[in-house]
Amino acid sequence: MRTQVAIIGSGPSGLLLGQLLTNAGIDNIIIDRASKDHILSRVRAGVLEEGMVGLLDRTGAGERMHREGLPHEGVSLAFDGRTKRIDLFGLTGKRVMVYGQTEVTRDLMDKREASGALSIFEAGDVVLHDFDGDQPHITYKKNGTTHRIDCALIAGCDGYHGVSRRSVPKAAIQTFEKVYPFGWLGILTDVPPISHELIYANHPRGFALCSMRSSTRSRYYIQCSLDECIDEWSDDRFYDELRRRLPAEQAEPLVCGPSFEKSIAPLRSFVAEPMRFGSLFLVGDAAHIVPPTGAKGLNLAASDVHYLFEGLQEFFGEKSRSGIDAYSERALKRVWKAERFSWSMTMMLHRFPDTDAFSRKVQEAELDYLVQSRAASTALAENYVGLPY
Ligand code: FAS
Ligand code: PHB
Repeated sequence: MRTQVAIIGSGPSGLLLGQLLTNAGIDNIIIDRASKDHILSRVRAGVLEEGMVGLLDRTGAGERMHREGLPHEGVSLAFDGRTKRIDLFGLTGKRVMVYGQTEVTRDLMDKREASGALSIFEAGDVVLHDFDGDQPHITYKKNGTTHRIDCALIAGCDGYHGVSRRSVPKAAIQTFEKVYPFGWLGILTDVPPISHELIYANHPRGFALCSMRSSTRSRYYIQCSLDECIDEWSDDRFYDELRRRLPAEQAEPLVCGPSFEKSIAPLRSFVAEPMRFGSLFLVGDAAHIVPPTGAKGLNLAASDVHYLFEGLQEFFGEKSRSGIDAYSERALKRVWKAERFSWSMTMMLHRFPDTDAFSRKVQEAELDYLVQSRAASTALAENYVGLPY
């Protein structure tokens, strides 16, 4: 097989890029080691920046998002027994869209199928070849046969645990990492959410987040230690802990429905530099990870795709390399700003096991200052709704 762009990974990064390329007449093949059903079973992000919404519209897959998604104009912080709303729209003129990543993935997969572009699922042992040479290609195994895809360029959209970043010689890549000493225990339940907007809570017992997927589906998280066993967390125990971490007035309307998804996600900050190696371009989680506190992970994948797609259009259209040569530097400028924001939100809202009394007082002062200062609230709001591409 031969294509112009081989895309490894059929998550949001790969699907967004693949659809933009297909719409632009640039041939591409997506290859994923997982099955389509497994990819669609994943529960991850829930908040889309306007940039992501715009990209979904550009792919032609945004119709259901506008029909079923929830535009949000504010978000609340709960701490010290009180709750303070940050007026995102009033402070920035922008909104965020609450629409699950699972639905984004489903919409993009449906669009790709309708476009007739090729996706290969359950591809084993994907190997990248000669991406620093003049015959880049990919091999993979399926049904006992080894297949080869020759291409001009490779987009590594295969996430943190993927093969793309691992294929780069260690001497050619620099990584930056911070692992947090706790995780998020999250549940999904089909009951109305506690509030019409998201609530981020800082409590002496730990962080909590009240989110949603629709007006009838709630998404809740509580900070937990990394050695927690998910089987020891009944729904009742989860709701009791969530209720204890919220101000009484917020906890009062909590409807405790049966969970149909329950998982613990570890938190880390991670960046690989650069994001381009010859014909290989790292995109999304393959290049960077943020703690979900700032709702940036999926949205950073979108801005990577935006920058790379612009470069690929120039490369295949005007035969210019300037866009792809600039990709890594352009993407990393926005990546590091989102890394900073996600780190700062995580430091401000979580309880760290080794926090000393001074650090706790500083955290309280930061929250106090944030909700009293228009400048500080505006700074949080413009990062939360998404910095410009
Ligand atoms: P993805 O990881 O989504 O997709 C990578 C794809 O590559 C997968 O389909 C995988 O099967 C495939 N792949 C991997 N290795 C391969 C190989 N060797 N060969 C072929 N294919 C391979 N972000 C938020 O904004 N808010 C959240 O609340 C949030 N929660 C998260 C919870 C969890 C448990 C995780 C892991 C992430 C969460 N994120 C969250 C971040 C998440 O949304 C990512 O930013 C988003 O999935 C990035 O999309 P991709 O870059 O496409 O990577
Ligand atoms: C979610 O709904 O899954 C969600 C929302 C906001 C975050 C993290 C996760 O910051």
